[in-house]
Parts: sequence; C-alpha cells; structure tokens
Amino acid sequence: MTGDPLSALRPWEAPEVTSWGRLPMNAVDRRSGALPLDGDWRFQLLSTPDAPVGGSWSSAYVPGAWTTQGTDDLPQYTNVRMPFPEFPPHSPAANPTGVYEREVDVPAEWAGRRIVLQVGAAESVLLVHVDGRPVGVSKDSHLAAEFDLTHLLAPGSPSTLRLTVVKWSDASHIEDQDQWWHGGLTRSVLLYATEALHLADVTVRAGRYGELRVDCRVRDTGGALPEGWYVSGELEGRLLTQDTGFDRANAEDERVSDFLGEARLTATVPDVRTWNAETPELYGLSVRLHRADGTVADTSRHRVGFRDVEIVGRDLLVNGERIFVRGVNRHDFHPLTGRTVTYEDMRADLVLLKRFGFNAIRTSHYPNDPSVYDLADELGFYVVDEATVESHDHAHEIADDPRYLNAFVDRVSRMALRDKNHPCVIIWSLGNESDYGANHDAAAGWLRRHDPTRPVQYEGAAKLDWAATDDASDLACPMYASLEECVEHALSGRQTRPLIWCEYSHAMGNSNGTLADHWAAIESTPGLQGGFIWEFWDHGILQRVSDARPVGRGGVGLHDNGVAAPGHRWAYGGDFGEPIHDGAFIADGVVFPDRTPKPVMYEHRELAAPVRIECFRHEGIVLGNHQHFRGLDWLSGEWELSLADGGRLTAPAELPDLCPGQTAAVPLPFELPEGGGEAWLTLRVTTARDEPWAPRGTVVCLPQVRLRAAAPARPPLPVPRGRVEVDTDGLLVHPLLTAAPALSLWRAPTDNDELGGMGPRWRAWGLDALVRKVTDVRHRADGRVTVHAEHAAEAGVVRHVQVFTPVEGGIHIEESAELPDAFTDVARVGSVFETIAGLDLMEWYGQGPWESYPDRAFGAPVGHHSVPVDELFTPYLRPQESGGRHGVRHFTLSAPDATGLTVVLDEPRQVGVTRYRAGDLTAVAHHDELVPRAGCVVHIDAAHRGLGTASCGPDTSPSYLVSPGVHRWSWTLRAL
Ligand code: IPT
Repeated sequence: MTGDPLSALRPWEAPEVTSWGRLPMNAVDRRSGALPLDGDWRFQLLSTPDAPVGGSWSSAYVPGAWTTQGTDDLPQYTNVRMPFPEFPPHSPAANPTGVYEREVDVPAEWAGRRIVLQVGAAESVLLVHVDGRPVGVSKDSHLAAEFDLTHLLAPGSPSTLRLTVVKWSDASHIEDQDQWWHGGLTRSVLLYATEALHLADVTVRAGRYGELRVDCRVRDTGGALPEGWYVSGELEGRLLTQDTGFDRANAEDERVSDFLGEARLTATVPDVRTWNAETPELYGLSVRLHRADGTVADTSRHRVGFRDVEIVGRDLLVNGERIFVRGVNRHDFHPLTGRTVTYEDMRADLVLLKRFGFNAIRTSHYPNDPSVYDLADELGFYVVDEATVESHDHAHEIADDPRYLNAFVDRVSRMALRDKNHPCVIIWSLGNESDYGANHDAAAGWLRRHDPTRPVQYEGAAKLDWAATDDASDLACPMYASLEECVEHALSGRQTRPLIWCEYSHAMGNSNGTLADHWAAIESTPGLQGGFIWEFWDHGILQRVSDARPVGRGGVGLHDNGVAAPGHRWAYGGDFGEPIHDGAFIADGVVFPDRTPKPVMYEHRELAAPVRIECFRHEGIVLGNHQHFRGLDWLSGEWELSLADGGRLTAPAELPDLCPGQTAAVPLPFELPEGGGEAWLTLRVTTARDEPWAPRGTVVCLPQVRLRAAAPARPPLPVPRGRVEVDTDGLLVHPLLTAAPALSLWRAPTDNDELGGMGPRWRAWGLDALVRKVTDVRHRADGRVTVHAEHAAEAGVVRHVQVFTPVEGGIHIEESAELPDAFTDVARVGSVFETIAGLDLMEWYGQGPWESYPDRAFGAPVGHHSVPVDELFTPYLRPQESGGRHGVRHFTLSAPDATGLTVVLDEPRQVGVTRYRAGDLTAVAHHDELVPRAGCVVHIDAAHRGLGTASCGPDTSPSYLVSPGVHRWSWTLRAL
C-alpha cells in the first residue's frame, strides 16, 4: 500500500477522520435491482497496512471474517482490556490488513446512471480503490458505507474493485466491546444504480392516531435540481398529500441556499391498526420521485408501523400504555462465521425469542445487521438501538477527547439515519461502557434535535445519578444494579425517569437466579418496567479439536442439543492460543452456540406468560390477561390435573374473552378425586393458529396452581422389617449402589460461584475434599443401624448421622448434618450416591422437565416427568454443577427391563442425577473433555444454594443461601 494517498494519510491512526468520500447515511431502500458482490474475492492478508500488496492471492468469502476463514489471524476474545497495549489513538505495528479484490462489470442498462457501492460492514477501517484510484475511507465496523463510483465504472469495461480492511485502528479503541475480535468484510457488498436525480433520504413518522408524515430529500448529482420535480406516496392504495405549505417554506429559503430539495407528504389513516410488539401491524408505503412530466425517476419502499413512544413522568409508554420490557441483549453472532449472520439465522434468533416470551432487544453494543430491524418490525419487538461506541479500556480518556468527538457523533447519527423508519426502534442508545463526557452530550444533542420522537438512553450518564434530569439519558438504565436498590429507588419519591435495566441477570453458565423475584417486583412496583437479560448468545466458536482451528463457513458439526459434534468443541477465550483473553466470560447467553435454549429460557417463558392463573377461589379458577394490547383469542388451552399418586386427567379449556389487564373466573374443570395427596392443576396454553413466529399448537406458557397440599410432612417412623447391611466403615451396602450414600457439601462451582468468589472459598474451607471418619456404628436389635461420622475440613468438622431402617422392599434413611458456624455459606447439604450401570431413565414427580434450582424454579411445573439420564445434564460450555431438578417428591431410575430403584423423599427436595461426580466436572475446561460414568451420580439435597448471578451482578440472594447449623432429611430407597 506504500505510495497510495489513502494509506499515506494513515487514517487508522486519525480519530478525527471518520470517513472520506463516503456518502451520507440514508434510509432509502436499494435492495431491488442491486448487483450483489457477495462470493469469493481475491484476498491477501498483509502484516501491516504499510506492507506492499504483491504476494500471492488466496481467496476469501464475502461476507465473512477472515479470522474464521483459514488465515493465521485467529479470533481473540477480550472483555474490557484492549488486545494491544498502545494507547488511543494508536494501534499496534503488527496490524493484520486484508486486501480484497475482484473485477466488477456493471450491467449495460446502468450506462449513464449514478452508480453506488455499498459495503455492509468492515472491521475496523475500510479503504476503497477502483483501478488503483482512491475512492474513500470509512470507519464504524457495524454500519454500511456508500461511495459514488459513477465516474469510475462503465458497462463493458470491467474495473478492479479493491477493498482494504485494516484490523486495528484508532476506532478499535471505541469498539472495545465484550466479544471476539475479528477482521474482515462481515456484511454484504453490493452495487446499485439510480438516476442522477434521486431520493437521497426518506424519513417516515407515523403516530398512533394514524397521522403519517413522510419527508423526502431529493438530490441531483448532475447539478441543480431540475424544474418541476415532485414526490408522491401511496400507503396501501391511499395516496398521500403533498404538504404544499412545507414546500413553500422551503422555497422561501431560496434566498440563502437555492431550492433545498425537500418535500413532505402527509396522510391521516382512519381506524389505523397500530403497531406494537404484540400486534405488529405494518402498512406498505411506496415513495416515488417524479420528473416534471410525471415519469418516475426513483422509488423507495417502506413498511410503516403507526405507534407512539413517550415518557410521561417515570413511565415509558408505547401507544399510551405502560409496557413491560422483557428484553435480551443481542450480538450479531454465529458459531461458524463469527459476526456474519444470514437472514435465516436472524429470523431463527427472533422466532426463538418470541416463543420464549421476549418482547424487546437491545442491539448490544452496535447497530445489528439491518435485517434484525426488519424482522423486529415484522415479528414484534421493541428495540433499543445502540451505537458502535464502547471505549471500555480507555473510557475516561476518550469520553472528553475532542479528537474522538467527530466519531461519537458520526456513529450515533449514522445509526439514527439508517434506522429511523423502523417502528421497532423505540429508544436510541449512545453506546456502552464509555464513561460519560462531552462527546456523549454532543451525540445526545444531535439525536434529540434530529429525532424528538424517541427517547435517548445512556447507562454511563444515568448511573451518576438515576434521578438526574439534565444528562444525556432520558431513562435510568442501570446494568446489574441489585433488585433491592432499584425497588428502593422506585419507592424513594426521588425517581424522575423510567428505570429499565440495560443489562441484568447475567446468563453465564448455570445462572439467572431470582429472575422470578425480579419480575414479581417489576410487576408490582410503579417505576420499574423491566430490563434486558445479558445476553442472548453463548459465543462459542465451533472449533476442531485436532488443530484448534475454527471450522468456519459451511462447516458441519452443529447439532441441536447444545453440544458440539464429536471431535469439535465450542471455543471460548484462550482456545485459539490468544495470550490475552478473558476465558469463558464470552459464554454468557440464554442459548447455546447452536441456539439450543438453556433452561433459563423456560423460566423466562413462564414469567412472560400472557395468561395466568391468578388464584383459585370458591367460584373457580381466576384467569388474567397479562398482555398490553392483545386479547386471548390467539391462544388455546388445555387443563391438566396431576396427582402425586400418578393420576393425570386432561380436559379442554375455554379461555375467557379478556381485554388486557382483565381477570375472570372459570369453573374448576375437574372434580378432585377422593383421597389424600398433592394435586396440581396446569393450564397448558398453546397458539390457537399459526403465528408468524410459531405454528399452531406451540406452547406459550404453563401456568399452574396447587389445588391440594400433600399429606402431613413427617409421616410416622417406619416399623423395621428385615435387615440392613453396612460395611466396617459404616457405609451402606446395597446391590444397586456402587457408592454408598455419603454427605455432600460441595458442587462443581458454577461460573457464578467461581467468579463471585464462593468456589475459591469452598476450596479453602476444604469442602471439595471432606475427610470422613466413622466415630460410631450401632446395630440395634430391631434391625436399625445408626452411623455417626465426622467430616473434617479445613474450616471445621461436620457431624453427620445416618439412621438406616430396613423397610418392606428397601431401606429408610434418616440423616442429619451439623455444620459449624464457620461454614457460613456452603453449596449444598445432602447425600450423594452412585448406582450400577444401566439405569438410563429417570422418572419423577416434582418440578420439571427441564433443569431447575431453588432460585430458578418458577417455570418448571410440578408434574410427572420422564427424561433419559443422559439428557438430564445441561452441557454448559465450561463444565459445572448442572442437571438439578427442584422440588422432587419421588423418583425412579430404571433400566429398559423396568428394574432399578425408586426413592421417596420426605419433602420436595433438590435432586441431581447425572453421569458425573462434582470432581469430574471441575477437572476439565470444556464439555467435550468429560467422560460420562456408566452409572448415575445421584444427589439428594436437604438444602442447595441458589444460583444467583455473581459472575456479573448480585450474588445469590440471602433467602437462597444454605446456612450453618443442623439440617435433617430422610428418604426411602427401594428396588423396583
Ligand atoms: C457489561 C457489558 O456491557 C457487557 O458487554 C458484558 O461485558 C457484561 O457486562 C458482562 O458479560 S460491563 C460490566 C463491567 C458490568
């Protein structure tokens, strides 16, 4: 690149230079008639932007990151810290630079037309040349750049288009998001043609009373605008009216700037079907630019959603309604291609989110692929659209650095110019984790002036004082603030603006404790309106284990069960040999890298239930509609009565006709059968017809109510029958068990345990290596055996007593454990044992069927569940405690020939059945390294610590901790 004028400017070290030769961002739809340039391009990877081009060419696929396409420059994951030591605005001398080249020959019918190149996205600096001539420069890795190539391309004489992408730059310092670093042309490249006279931009505003305003910007690259041009618009057969007053006002400006080339169209649509996330009604709009003779010079098509967004007091309103924001943070991610996503992938993301009750997306931490917004308009999501500004590692220096002022405003304004016509976008976000400075105020000022129809948010500003009224944020949008703190603020009388977490409930590994507590508070506390879970994806990149390379585009190896195919694994930080990385912190989503939902998704689905059982009263079951805009007619229901003794009855449910917020009683569908025992009534709610995001019959929620409680919790002690065998160590000998029931206080630390500090503490206390010493074994005359043991750990001694009573067909085991005060907070207190091989099916009565833990058990209904043992375990990327089931009353583990064992618990308990000991899980770093045991490892817990979210955010709430003192539990083991 030496000698080239663009390179000579060294734009990669010039933060003031955000672009050169780039066209203004606009929202005109240019898809139809475009010439796609996607496919294989000639490619060279230089070691620095100054290196000469001239080596041998290989090829690279566009769109795509070269980091996943076989080059030696591999993905690198860092969270806060920059991957290189240079201070802003500098970049390292070793700076991978991709040179992409191809010939372009434009169609004959483009002769004489204006020709525009659109590059969807380039990380992080793009330099454009045609036939060696410099054309332009652009920055912002997540927005398209357009360049006018009219005078450089001509039909019939192919030209060489070169796109040079410099990976590291001044811009990298404001693209320091918590994600993989890649390099390349990560979105599509295309050419399109217009006439010299063209629509330069179209701005649509459509309100909930049917008022429509379309502002058009018209330009003529040939020079002054021709006499007599005009625009017309048509909204589903209705012609829009030219706002002549607006034209005249413009004409008056002639004295200063000639005719401005602006025109306004208006309409009022009676009985408009408004847009909201529940009923995302869209209207088709065509905007045409005409020459004086009426012929059409240019056209742009749009989809219009009529809706209002406003903040009134401390409420965010959509169409006048105080909505709840059930959001998730979404990155553009794919396990094969890194940052390049297809339309089908994006659709699959959003469809899945709809099916699990999400209604909002924050496009963390940059404008997502344009199709995300089309899909959000269509499927119904509220979007917080975030600009590509994150200067995390150097946040303080950059926020006020005037050299970056231009970049902040450029990125924020170009995002808004691109996305302004999407009804889904209800809030603009200035970016993420960049401290707060004058550069933010400048960007917020631009937005507020340019688009007064939407609020602006910026966490970095609002966090200084949630109640401030004069900063760059219209909302308080904290990240990971505790529920208590948020509730207190909402009740304090000081709240001035809506509070919606921009990030909360960090989904790293086995996590998302207390989501239900959050929603109980949100739904009952004026001033709280929801938040965005961190985050949608576990960003594991599919990697071959043999050579530690990314599999890349077109690769196979994606299953649909969360697990990478044999010989592969989901790579996280460090797995590509990066010396600087942040490990598994990149795996913190509610879905696995193959989009398999993690158990938290079911928790969320239930919390978002559109129809709920409010209570059970003498007049029947009270149902409520918890939506904001929709009736219940799109749902169907089925009642299911589930009895502890195994009985199960079903009946069709008639859902009442309820407006949002209304409740009504419906009669109890069943006569409760005589006899004792628990009885639970579930309403299985499914889609009544095909929805754009779910076929008819898709489960929407499973609200539940207990109709009858269990018999008294403590039954009389069983009368001994037969005998129990224990060995000289006082350990139970049983033909179905390969390891006798022993005390367990330990779990393989979850990511929350580890990063929150409990994992290291438990190891320091010695909980992972209890030393058991039998102190007394007493055989009673009636057949009972009592075993006293002491478990010595660093921090103290735990006394454990087991009383084995032989009973009809099995053994009743009563246990107690006394934890010294030093054990302020342990993982669990319970028994662990191992079974013979071949018991491959677990059936239970309790919560399920998916994994649940004490503080993540709202969405797992009580019932009879049956799951193969191999499928009980959740394959979190870094192995950890997993597979638990909450509230289990009794369970069986059986072989195909129906032999096996059954366990009846004294009360609903946390039970874990997997193929792994806790030590097996802590010994490895990736799921593929685990070797399943033939038998089952079974945990029965008297107490189990909640999951919390301590990997980023509040630790397990005190009500879900395991306290010291005496714990008692009992259970009966029988052979089947
Ligand atoms: C917050 C970031 O905004 C997000 O990108 C991600 O890193 C998340 O945390 C944790 O996974 S920033 C954190 C310092 C609160």
